[in-house]
Amino acid sequence: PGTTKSQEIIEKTKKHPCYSAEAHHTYARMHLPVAPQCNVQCNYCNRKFDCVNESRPGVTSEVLTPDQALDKFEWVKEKIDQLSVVGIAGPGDALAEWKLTKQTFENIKAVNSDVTFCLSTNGLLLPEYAEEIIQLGVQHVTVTVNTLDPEIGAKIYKFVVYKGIRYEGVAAATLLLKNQLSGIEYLTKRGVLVKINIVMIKGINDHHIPAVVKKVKELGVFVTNIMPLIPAPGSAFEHFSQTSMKEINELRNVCQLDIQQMRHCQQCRADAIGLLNEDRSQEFRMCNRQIAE
Ligand code: CLF
Ligand code: SF4
Repeated sequence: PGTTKSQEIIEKTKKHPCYSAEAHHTYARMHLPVAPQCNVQCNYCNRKFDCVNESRPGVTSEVLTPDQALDKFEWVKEKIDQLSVVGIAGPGDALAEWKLTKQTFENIKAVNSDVTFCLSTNGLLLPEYAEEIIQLGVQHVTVTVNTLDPEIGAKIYKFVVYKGIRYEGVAAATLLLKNQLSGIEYLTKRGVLVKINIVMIKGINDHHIPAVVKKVKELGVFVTNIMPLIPAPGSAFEHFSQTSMKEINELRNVCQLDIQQMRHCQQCRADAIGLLNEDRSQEFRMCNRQIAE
């Protein structure tokens, strides 16, 4: 049974536009924006916008309930044949209100057994929910890990709210990093394909990124995705310059020696739909569905 399971994951990954560079011209993903809350405050995020974990700091046009999400899935599935992946990537954190994320996947599972589930998280709550994630059948998980060093983390994260307590500075970063790493290891040990997103912030974590990549490789991750900082208006990093693609690619080339690098990320919106290089989110806004019917 172990082999059948890994075979199944390999087959699904071949059709996952983010995990497979070949698949991204052919297969589409949709994000369901069902997770508006977040339990971390990253200095590059302004909270009104999408999560830079996975999504460009541009608005999501709507937040859906799990039932609306099912309705939207059925609509999009009918219109886009190549839809292979349903991901939850905010606009906050996919685990911050786990019951919404879980209910959304369960709703879809009840009507479709082919689609691949994907989620993206800051990792704070992975120790709580990793087992349930696996039980749900989610085999592709992305965690944003920007540093291994709490001192650097203190410059990136303004605060973390964990089990009702607010942490700041080094204490916040220490807690977040510990949960990220233990959660990642839990998932990889059980066969989940973990992708690590890293936001390159010049002068803050750039020199440290190769160490992050080596560490997550040791933990068994599948691929790393080094992404440019897009300073969100209103965020603490709003005056930072956007990291150039030249700098990103130079760093990817260094890290490529350790582990495969994702190079086709589009830093999607939390409601992105379609092939990675197209954005059909506006076409599939739920208000358009009502007009169409
Ligand atoms: Fe979405 Fe992320 Fe899953 Fe892909 S996006 S939850 S792994 S289905 Fe893909 Fe978009 Fe880059 Fe993310 S291109 S931002 S890596
Ligand atoms: Fe924003 Fe995501 Fe950070 Fe939360 S984890 S503050 S949504 S970037």
